[in-house]
Amino acid sequence: NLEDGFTIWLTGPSGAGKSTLAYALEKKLLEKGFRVEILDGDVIRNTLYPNIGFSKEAREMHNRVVIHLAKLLSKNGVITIVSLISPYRAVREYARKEIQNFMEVYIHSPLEVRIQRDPKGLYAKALKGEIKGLTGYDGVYEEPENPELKIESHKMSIEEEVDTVIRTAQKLGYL
Ligand code: GGZ
Repeated sequence: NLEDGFTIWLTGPSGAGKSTLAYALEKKLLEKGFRVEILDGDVIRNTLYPNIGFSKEAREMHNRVVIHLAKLLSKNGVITIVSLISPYRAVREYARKEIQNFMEVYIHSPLEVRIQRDPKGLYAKALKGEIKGLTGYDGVYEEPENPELKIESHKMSIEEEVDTVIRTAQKLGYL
């Protein structure tokens, strides 16, 4: 049903390029006339529970909030772009079960590249031992086993990334 929305679930460690892709995708889909919403983990944290932290329990609870929002938006015709580290496989599998039209996109780039980019200076802090449990450095990230798409963000331009996501959504019958 073309009236249905769907969820593009961008997962990957800090600094892999999820937000950049999310905002570029949003722009492209808005230009095509779709209704689009971004659910950005960082924004939802700061809006709803800025002090929740990064324990396994906190991340699981936070990720379940995002799953619920994505489910509601998707079933009401909105293309929902989730930009969320979502480090735990079981939580992402729960998202897949809850959200009818779902595609998991794994954004990957090597540690050296993430350290180089480091838009928020988090890797610099982790390297100095000022923060612990940074996902992608000394924090857990359970890699997706069967994502609909894996993007190696250091090998592609942002335009190419947007195009492959859109082509994959078309193949799945979501666009
Ligand atoms: C991971 C952290 C941490 C630790 C602060 N681990 O790259 P960012 O900065 O902009 O996005 C991260 C944000 C949390 O993202 P999520 O809500 O997507 O994460 S999760 O699904 O795991 O709950 C990062 C910043 O917070 N940040 N400390 N230790 N990310």
